[in-house]
Amino acid sequence: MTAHEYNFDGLVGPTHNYSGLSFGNIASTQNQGAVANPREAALQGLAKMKALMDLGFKQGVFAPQQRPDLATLRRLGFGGSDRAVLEAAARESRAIFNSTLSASSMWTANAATVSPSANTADGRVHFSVANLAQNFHRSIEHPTTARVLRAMFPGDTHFAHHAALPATPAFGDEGAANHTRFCPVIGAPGVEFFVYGCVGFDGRAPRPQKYPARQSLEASQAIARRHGLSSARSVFAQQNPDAIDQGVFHNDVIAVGHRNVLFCHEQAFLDRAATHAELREKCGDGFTIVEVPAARVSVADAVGTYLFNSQLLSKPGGGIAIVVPQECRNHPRVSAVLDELVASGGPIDQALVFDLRQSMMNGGGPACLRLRVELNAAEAAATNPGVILTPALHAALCDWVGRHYRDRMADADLLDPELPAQVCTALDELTRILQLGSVYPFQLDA
Ligand code: SUG
Repeated sequence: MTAHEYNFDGLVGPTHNYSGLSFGNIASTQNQGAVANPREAALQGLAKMKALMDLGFKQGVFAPQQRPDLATLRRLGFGGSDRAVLEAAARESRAIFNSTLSASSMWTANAATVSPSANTADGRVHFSVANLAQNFHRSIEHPTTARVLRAMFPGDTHFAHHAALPATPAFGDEGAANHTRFCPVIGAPGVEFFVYGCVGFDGRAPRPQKYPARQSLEASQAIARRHGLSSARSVFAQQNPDAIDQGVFHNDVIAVGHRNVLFCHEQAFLDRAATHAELREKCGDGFTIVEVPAARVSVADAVGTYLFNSQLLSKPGGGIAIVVPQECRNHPRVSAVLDELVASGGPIDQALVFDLRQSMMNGGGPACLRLRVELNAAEAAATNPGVILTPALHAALCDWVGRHYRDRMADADLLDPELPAQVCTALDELTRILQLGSVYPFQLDA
């Protein structure tokens, strides 16, 4: 049965801003207080989606979340009317207030870990929503993410949905940003590669010293258990803690895999040799590791350009394209490595470059913006057709963005009392465009 890899890209939400909320994510910290342009951000994302659709790749759209998250503010003790809640939160803690306005759900690689039916014990596609427990602004995403995923992949014949793991550091889970599936061809059984930053229940095990490790081994193991993955087809490897301390807050900032190719930096893993050996053994013949030495690209340059936060896509006519952000081309050494890569005669033979500056300034590159879901024909037929990109849907979404999005979001603009209602109006219309049904809390009183 023909299967395809679908990329579901996060549609950037109307409150996109730079609040410096993610400690350990260097771009997020450095750009705190910069003026964002939500309209441009959303259109940059839509341009990437359209270009990839036009090239024949399967492309979907993942809806943004309702912000501000008034229910969370009420849970934290802010009371009264909606306006009173927002005013009190902004007065008492701009960190809390801004967190409830983040558009961070755009990075859908962090929405969930997905195992295709070819790998799972019960032959269904399994989704585990990520708890994103390390950062408050991201930890409030999972309830809506779960509803949106169920609206995208409805019913339990083909799809199994798992709730977020307990939200505590020992089970910190950042979804597909630390997970890769290898297989000879899309749709065939393969190996799932889980990369963790720390061992939650072992305080003496290696861990980063400066920045948090967001993904725990225990979280990755729990996901493999509930998805019904066999140990012969799972590999668990620890991320290099020194790399995390240099700003590699997710494995997808330093490695990316697709089919039987792993493209990674030399310093991605704590035990490079053992990790490579286990992958080679379990993935079998044809598995290729394309590794970039630190002497060519430093970890700092990898973090600065997001060379490895790329998408690898099997082209309909053969060969693999690498989707990179413009920042890779702006950096002479990284650009040269990219040119060598596509000219090397290896599996990756074309570079596609996109301007994703608005997302990049918050530490989100092409790979962060997409959640991969492998679907066979029956699963694709069971997927909500409203979220699959078509030329008409692309045009409708660009029009929707043009009518509802601001072109400027400075820190002070987050205080605008009109903003919550504007977001609701926009998202209400979006649920109809994407045929999602009721996935948002809404309920504004003012
Ligand atoms: O979780 N940035 C996100 C970026 C996520 C990138 N995703 C992957 N690598 N898969 C994060 O750190 C910044 C928000 C702010 O500072 O306003 C933010 O949440």
